[in-house]
Amino acid sequence: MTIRTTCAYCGVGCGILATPTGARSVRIEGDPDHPANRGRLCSKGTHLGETVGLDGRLLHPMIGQKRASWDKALDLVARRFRDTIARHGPGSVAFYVSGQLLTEDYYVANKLMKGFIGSANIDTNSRLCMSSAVAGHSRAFGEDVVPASYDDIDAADLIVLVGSNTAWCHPIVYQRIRARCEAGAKLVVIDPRRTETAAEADLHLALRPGSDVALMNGLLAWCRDAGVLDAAFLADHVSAPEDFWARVAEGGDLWSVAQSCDVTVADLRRFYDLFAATPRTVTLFSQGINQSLTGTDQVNAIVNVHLATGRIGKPGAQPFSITGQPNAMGGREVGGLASTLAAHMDFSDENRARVQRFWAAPTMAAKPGLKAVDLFRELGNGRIKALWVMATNPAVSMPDAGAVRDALANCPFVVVSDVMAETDTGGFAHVRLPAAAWGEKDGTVTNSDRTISRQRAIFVPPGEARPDWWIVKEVARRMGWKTAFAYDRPADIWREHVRLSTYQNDGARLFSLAGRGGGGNAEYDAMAPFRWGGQPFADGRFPTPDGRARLVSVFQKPLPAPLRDWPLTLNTGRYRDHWHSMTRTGLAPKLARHRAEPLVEVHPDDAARLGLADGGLARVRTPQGDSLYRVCTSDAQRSGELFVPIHWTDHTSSGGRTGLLPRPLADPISGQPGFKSTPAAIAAVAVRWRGFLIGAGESVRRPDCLWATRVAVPAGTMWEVAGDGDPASLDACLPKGDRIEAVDGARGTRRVAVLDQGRLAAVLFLTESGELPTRDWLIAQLSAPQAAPTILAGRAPGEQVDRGTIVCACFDIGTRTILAAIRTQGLADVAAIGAALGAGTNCGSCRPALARLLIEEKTHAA
Ligand SMILES: Nc1nc2c(c(=O)[nH]1)N[C@H]1C(S)=C(S)[C@@H](COP(=O)(O)OP(=O)(O)OC[C@H]3O[C@@H](n4cnc5c(=O)[nH]c(N)nc54)[C@H](O)[C@@H]3O)O[C@H]1N2
Ligand SMILES: Nc1nc2c(c(=O)[nH]1)N[C@H]1C(S)=C(S)[C@@H](COP(=O)(O)OP(=O)(O)OC[C@H]3O[C@@H](n4cnc5c(=O)[nH]c(N)nc54)[C@H](O)[C@@H]3O)O[C@H]1N2
Ligand code: SF4
Ligand SMILES: [Mo]
Repeated sequence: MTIRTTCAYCGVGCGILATPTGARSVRIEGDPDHPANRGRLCSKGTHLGETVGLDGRLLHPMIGQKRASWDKALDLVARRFRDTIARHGPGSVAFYVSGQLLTEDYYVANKLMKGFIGSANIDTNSRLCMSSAVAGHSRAFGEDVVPASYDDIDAADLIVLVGSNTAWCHPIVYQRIRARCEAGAKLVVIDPRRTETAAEADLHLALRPGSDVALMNGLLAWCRDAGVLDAAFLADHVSAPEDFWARVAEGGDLWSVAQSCDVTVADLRRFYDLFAATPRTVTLFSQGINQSLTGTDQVNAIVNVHLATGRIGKPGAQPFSITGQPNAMGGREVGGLASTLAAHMDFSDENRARVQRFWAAPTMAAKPGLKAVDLFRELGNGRIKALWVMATNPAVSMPDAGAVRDALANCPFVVVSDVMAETDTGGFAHVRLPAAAWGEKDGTVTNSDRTISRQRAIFVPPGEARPDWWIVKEVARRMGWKTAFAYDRPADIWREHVRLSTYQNDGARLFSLAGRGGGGNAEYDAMAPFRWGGQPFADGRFPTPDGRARLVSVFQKPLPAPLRDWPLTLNTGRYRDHWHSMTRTGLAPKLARHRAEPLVEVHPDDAARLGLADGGLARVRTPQGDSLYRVCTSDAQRSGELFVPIHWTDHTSSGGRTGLLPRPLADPISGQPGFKSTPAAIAAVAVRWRGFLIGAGESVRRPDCLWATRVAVPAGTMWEVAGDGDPASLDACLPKGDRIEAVDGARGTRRVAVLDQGRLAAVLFLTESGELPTRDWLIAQLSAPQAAPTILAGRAPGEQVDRGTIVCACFDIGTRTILAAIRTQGLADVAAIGAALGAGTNCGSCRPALARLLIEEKTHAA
């Protein structure tokens, strides 16, 4: 039987058809009827089936290192929270939750904290993700409403991507953008890095990080001078501070703006002219805008331009904040941030009274609670004495994660609800609660364009895993609130959420699910995707007291000069085939090899100046901490800036833990941390030997050496290693079995294979100055019934083609294979590569990479 559900990953919110093929296996296809993807899936969605096994799952409640019954664990959590509140007040406890919870989970957690515990100390990882957009929308519109939908992309003539690596992070939206560009729309990408998203753009502005306000204010002034402001819309529907227009020109002329942003006057002018000339413009933005110490101002700088040109609430003309996590938007709807109450209501007396009435709540939170960065600081100060973390991994993903780890270690009572047994955060928990995972849970999610979809269970939860809503309501009931949390199923919670959205809502709150909660459980089960809110702002009315939107005066902050000890700017972000702390994508061998190690990308000039070799190791330092990476020189990077990925953890790497590096500083309005620019330094790290370790299943132990990073491979795991200690110490990682060994003293090379009844159990290849074979053939040997006699040569008898870094995850095709085919077969475009090799013909996520290889090869040949 095929089940309609949605993808586990990003905020695009693609619909999936899931057909179980066994107790824990499933065939995944895109749902052709889902409006978000119309049948398409990216590399991550396509390979979801590889992640549904039980490897690493937390299957039972754990108190300390001991298995406990649900009753015992829930009683303990309820008792410790109750006691802490009784002794130190409701402000002494906190929940830290996640945009990866379902709306129903989120609703219950928010209700428990804000209405029953009586504190608003519930914040979410969306604070690190969306909160500047929330604050910017609230300032401009009076309510956190995203007016755009994906259909606007299909109607736009100009698409501007600001601080968004859409090709990697929202691949299906990107495919929609490409399709629109092929029909004639123009694409402008504004990102300090030349990402794969930028590679195919009509114009890429590699601006100085943090100069977006200057760029957008300059654009606003340009539009005014070009006469493209919408005077009627401004007069009827927008209000502005008195001196707003007088101050717009403060950023200066084209030349000064180009100077501030460090782009050429010609490029800047091209962008401004294009924007001024194209009424149907959609501006999409994400973390390059939100994750900044001036994120809220940056959001308003974008929204100002759209309001002033009347490009809002109309087909193809919208500002469009795209969400990251699958249910970041649903979390905003239930009010899961410490700074919002519920159902798009704030903490005004009137709203508090209304929600209190609706919930029949004993003790409503009086004021907003602690935002994530403050919350963990107060945890460190000892003011928060009990913390419950759900569906997020703050020991990895919070800024200054070293301090977060110390705070977790010192907290008297930490509860972690997760689907995995071993996470960096779980290591600090007194109680670990096994949550039902994607594919086992049931409820709703809201994607970037306000489309609400059902996520449905494919499997029964394994072991004793339970859905998050169930866990929270059980604790609430044990804390004494039995009737308020008498939910038997997600549909009960959904109906209450729908009622709250319409409760005493005369239209002043746009968020309303009117008409969606009437049916019974069967109707909930059958719910088809729908978008709430119709077309917000189409009539020019905004949910402010006077019905007008607001222009907000925002000014470019002077960008600090490089510091003597920290001369570089560290930028952090994502890889195409990894998801956050990799607890799910890390299980999928197909996704592992696109980037198998955490790289630090450095401009070649900086590398030369700082003595960094491409492929060598380097230590990135900031005042908060340091981390190791493999160096990748790239002129896609601006000089003076570094880029590192966020995905590696203590469990997957001895280095590359990026969370240790950013400052625990946040935008003063939204509280969102400035993850994209941290003053930093970098230095090469010399190693004596390097190599790799490949083992069947989990047979090899974690290597204890300077550099060790792990990925999943078919039938096993692989560690890349490097170090300067005694290489023989790595032998201890190998499983028992028959060993064969080869040593080449001159090059300091050692190769060991361990066989188990003729099958390959593990290999260890190390060298000081020699070459290492490619890993692919050895990895394939794990699945062979008998290891080949040439195993220590690392290749089959005869020629061996090195595929290079994997580009196409669907068909396992690497850079070198593609470049060779382009050269020898004279392939001229992406379609020709597809016809020759298959690459890019399935999910399409690698099409931007193929386009870039074609460009590189052309430039190279010329
Ligand atoms: N593959 C994959 N996809 C994901 C995720 C994932 O982990 N992996 N996570 C999901 C989540 S939760 C999120 S929030 C989204 C994030 O999606 P994105 O926002 O697209 O991703 P990031 O890589 O964080 O950053 C985006 C870009 O901002 C640029 N940038 C940095 N500083 C500046 C600046 O000052 N100005 C401008 N204009 N740009 C700047 C960076 O160079 C980077 O390319 O992705 C979602 N999708
Ligand atoms: N330096 C830097 N740091 C960043 C960012 C950045 O760009 N740069 N981006 C930030 C952003 S935008 C985000 S969204 C965060 C993401 O950071 P996190 O939220 O910490 O990342 P995940 O790895 O997705 O963590 C989700 C956890 O929930 C578990 N889980 C999955 N499904 C369920 C479930 O149904 N129930 C429960 N209880 N658990 C579940 C997973 O196993 C995993 O441990 O990182 C932030 N941190
Ligand atoms: S774009 Fe990819 S990761 Fe995002 S929801 Fe769609 S299939 Fe999933
Ligand atoms: Mo995010």
